[in-house]
Amino acid sequence: MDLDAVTKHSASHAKPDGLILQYGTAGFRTKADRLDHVMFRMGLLAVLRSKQTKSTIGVMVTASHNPEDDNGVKLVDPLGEMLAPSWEEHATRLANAEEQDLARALVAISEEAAVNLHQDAFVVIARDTRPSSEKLSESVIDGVTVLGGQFHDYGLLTTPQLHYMVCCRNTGGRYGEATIDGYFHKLSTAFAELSKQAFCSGGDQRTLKVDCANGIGALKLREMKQYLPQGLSVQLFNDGTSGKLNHFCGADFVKSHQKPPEGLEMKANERCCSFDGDADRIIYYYCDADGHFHLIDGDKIAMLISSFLKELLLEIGESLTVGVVQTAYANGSSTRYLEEVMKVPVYCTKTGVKHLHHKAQEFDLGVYFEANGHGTVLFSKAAETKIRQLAKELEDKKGKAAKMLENVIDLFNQATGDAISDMLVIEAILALKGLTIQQWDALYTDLPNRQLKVKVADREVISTTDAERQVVKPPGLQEAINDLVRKYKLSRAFVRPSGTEDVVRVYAEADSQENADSLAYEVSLAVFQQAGGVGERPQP
Ligand code: G16
Repeated sequence: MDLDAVTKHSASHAKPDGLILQYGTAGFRTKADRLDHVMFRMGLLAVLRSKQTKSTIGVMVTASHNPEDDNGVKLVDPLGEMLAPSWEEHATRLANAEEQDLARALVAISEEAAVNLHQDAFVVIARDTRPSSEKLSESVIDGVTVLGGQFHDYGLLTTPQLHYMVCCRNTGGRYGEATIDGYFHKLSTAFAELSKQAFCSGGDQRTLKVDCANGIGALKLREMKQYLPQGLSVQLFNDGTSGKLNHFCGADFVKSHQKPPEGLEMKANERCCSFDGDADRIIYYYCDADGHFHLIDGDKIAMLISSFLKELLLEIGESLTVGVVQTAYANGSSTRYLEEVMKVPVYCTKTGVKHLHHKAQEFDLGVYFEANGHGTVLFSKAAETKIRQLAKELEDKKGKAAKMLENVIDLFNQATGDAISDMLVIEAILALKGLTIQQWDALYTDLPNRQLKVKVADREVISTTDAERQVVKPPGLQEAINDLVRKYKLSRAFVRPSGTEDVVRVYAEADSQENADSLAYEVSLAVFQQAGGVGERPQP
């Protein structure tokens, strides 16, 4: 390691004095103008991780759902999954080292992680469409090259596409070809095969309106349109030609405000969906004939997908285990429906795809979705082998079901949640089952709920346990929440510090929207008073 060169180059990516950042729910996120040093250092770290794992590592420059002037970075591990927790600690340490300590921190990390410095390193980089992303990705490249790493810059990609590239490269192409054409080809082939029965049966062309959050999803979905079969027509809105990224649009806006995005005209009962800023989340919705807005979030997506998987397994006669993983944000009705009606085991983890992904790996078929629309399905190696074998061997109805399941394996991006891939899975299921969006929505009724954000001086004063459903600190806050929850029927509430924004998140559900709103407000006030609220007090 040429530490002198590192120190010299680092001077042009100097860390602002005293700035401390944490590797949060999905990497580092803050205002873009505070991130240059972090990008350079994550280039350095990616090289070390690549040497240590003898694999290609990914670096994605994005702040996903955050406002346009934020940015962020996350590292992608060898199989396309999120960075291992022990390396998140290394990342935080490296990002926060003062200039004069940087070389020492690099050496310490290399020693602790037993990195063979003579090993070659290869890093793949991509970025979203934020104005700040191009420059920041150049800083990543600077970090990679100063440590002698090789790299490939994919330029503009969705986050899940970069995860896919990493997985392809580290599996010798078995997962797919590590090019954008390879990605489009893999997904569109699986989609066409899976849905051919529905689309060939003479049905009308199906139209889906997609709000692309004015982000990278618009570019990539437009490129993909030519690969899609005739039966599905996607119409793009908020494609970035005029509006601002995530501004009054995108999956996060639609989910948290429970209203349609601006820039997308909805006729009654039309099927619509929203991607988030880097296209790793998807949310569906429609307006009924009376003008009421209906949101179909990650919980209902998980339900649709797991019931389809169970039906196929039943048809084949295979008793592979199906489990569903959710977070505390999952609507109480969804958990009840999955457990009591569908008889599927349901588990709750902390927020963050890395936690859900890890738990989902325990099943033959692990379905994981956050309510915000971030999720996918994981197939264990044994389950995948079995299904592919059955698809070859079985005939008639069983053989057909096994082949469909094989197509489902290929259509999901098993590296991480992927709005484009999830959209195609959902469109195929709806078409095959002949389900309208209203019928899908009607399978169970969500409990009214509300999500709010509270500004506090230091969000780390709140710590939680029990998959973030109980507050441990500050003392007294959980008791206050319990007292408030007791005032309402069918109620539940929790608070947790966000790992991507400088806020505390509040979630409440109850028997009516009025009560959910009122409970969320009262809990917000308790947070504001007991956890050092700043700025404007929460308003009813
Ligand atoms: C990221 C994570 C998600 C998480 C979301 C919000 O999403 O990947 O797992 O649900 O942040 O996290 P928090 O509540 O901690 O701010 P994205 O789409 O922004 O990358």
